Amino acid sequence: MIIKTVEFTGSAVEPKQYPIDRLPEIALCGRSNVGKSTFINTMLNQHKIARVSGTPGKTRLVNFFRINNAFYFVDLPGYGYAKVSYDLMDDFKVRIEKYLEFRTVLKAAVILLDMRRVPNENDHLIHNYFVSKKVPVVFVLTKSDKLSNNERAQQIQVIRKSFPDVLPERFYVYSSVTKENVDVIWTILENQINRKS
Ligand SMILES: Nc1nc2c(ncn2[C@@H]2O[C@H](COP(=O)(O)OP(=O)(O)O)[C@@H](O)[C@H]2O)c(=O)[nH]1
Ligand SMILES: [Mg+2]
Repeated sequence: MIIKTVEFTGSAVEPKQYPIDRLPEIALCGRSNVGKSTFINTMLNQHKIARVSGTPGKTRLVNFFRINNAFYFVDLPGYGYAKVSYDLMDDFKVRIEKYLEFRTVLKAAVILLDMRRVPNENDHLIHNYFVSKKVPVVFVLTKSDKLSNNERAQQIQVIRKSFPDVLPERFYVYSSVTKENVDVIWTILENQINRKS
């Protein structure tokens, strides 16, 4: 993917604040601190368009980034951070659910999982939302640079086992430090963006 332009077009709380140009969208989600903002910056060759936050759980809005005037990256609120109260967690769920309810332009979702951790119930919850809406999901396993080859192989197994119904080729090992699989993930996303229906 050649990135020509990237514009942050705004943050939304309510569906009426979503973009109205009906361009295809790719949603990105994951537990706070998984590396979502860093992933967005890396994929878009930006240093800081998506803020890399030192305070996990602070970004509660749905953020829209228009790329090449052709499609959007939609940064969904992070979830499941221990410092966030349960009320806020519910708030996140409502916001994410609302986004999914109204988005017919959503072509695919990227669920980021920290490769070093076992997926939690929120990861499954959000995966189930996408499955129920028939949105194709790509799993990106972040921070691969922090694992040895052995740990890597082991964690891939742990994560796959946690999602037994997902095909093995839906999981992509990734690192924002080494840029592992950036091109491969772009190819997958481009295919989804260009999908007719
Ligand atoms: N080693 C390593 N650290 C990463 C990677 N991606 C993100 N990080 C670090 O993980 C922390 C959280 O990243 P951030 O993008 O803010 O996570 P977010 O809360 O999901 O948006 C930051 O300190 C990042 O520098 C990666 O691929 N490898
Ligand atoms: Mg972030």
